[in-house]
Amino acid sequence: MEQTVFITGATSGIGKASAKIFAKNGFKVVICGRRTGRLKQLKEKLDTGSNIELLEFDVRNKEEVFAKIDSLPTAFKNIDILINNAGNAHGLDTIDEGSTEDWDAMIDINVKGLLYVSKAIIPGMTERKKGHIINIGSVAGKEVYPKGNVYCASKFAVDAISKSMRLDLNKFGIKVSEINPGAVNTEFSTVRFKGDEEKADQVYRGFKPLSAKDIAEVIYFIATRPAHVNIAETLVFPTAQASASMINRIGD
Ligand code: NDP
Ligand code: 8X3
Repeated sequence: MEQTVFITGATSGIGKASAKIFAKNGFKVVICGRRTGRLKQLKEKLDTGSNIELLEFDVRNKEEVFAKIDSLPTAFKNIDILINNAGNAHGLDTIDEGSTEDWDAMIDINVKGLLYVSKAIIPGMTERKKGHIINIGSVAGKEVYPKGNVYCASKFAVDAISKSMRLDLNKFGIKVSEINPGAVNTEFSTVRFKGDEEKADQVYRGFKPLSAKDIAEVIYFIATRPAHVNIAETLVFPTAQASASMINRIGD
């Protein structure tokens, strides 16, 4: 039977690469994000009939999250796999210098947004006693690094939420997995540094970072294990990375 996968943050990076791999393998895919133009382009690219549905919403907007998910056409309503991927870091500042706007954005998007989307989708899964939630955490949710403070806190929260979901949804037979990537070269650092491409490029200087496709392939592998197998947690680094703050860079 054709499965439906719901991906938040599909306009860029890991989410977009995941949409491509699931669509290519015959899944129905709901692609979400705020940038409608990009969603339309991606739908055009991946559509092979009626396999792609786009949903434009901001995960921070609780009412919008519920209304948009409720508005899904019948063919896309039964979500088998939810990939909670939307999220970003905003700023890289010490705790005494960080901006409250950045803190709000990270808590509202990475934590509350993930919860709202999950809250809207979980009832269908509990009713059908079936489903798979894949949360994109981070190495930043496993260890803190200087200036990581609130971003790390938001990803530690994703870690706690993922573990809690696994406990609470266990009786329904719902799988919960958490994937924690290290450095992935996406638009992540451009967003973190508010469009400063030079600063963003510095993050990936002197080593080969992961690509969005590297993580999408892990997500796809996890999503396609047999029914009795749940890969609960993974930490994925580029070879040059050993921890949140140790990366072997040529020239260092
Ligand atoms: P990108 O910046 O490339 O993609 C982020 C995605 O999240 C975009 O599609 C964006 O869509 C969406 N998004 C951001 N804010 C909102 C919002 N308010 N409402 C709805 N969608 C939103 O980054 P990545 O692909 O790298 O990031 C994906 C996930 O991976 C994030 O959770 C990130 O924390 C995590 N991660 C990334 C790592 C990295 O090094 N890149 C490492 C570890 C984890 P739009 O702007 O259209 O709304
Ligand atoms: C993204 C990886 O190290 O920039 O979550 O926090 S890091």
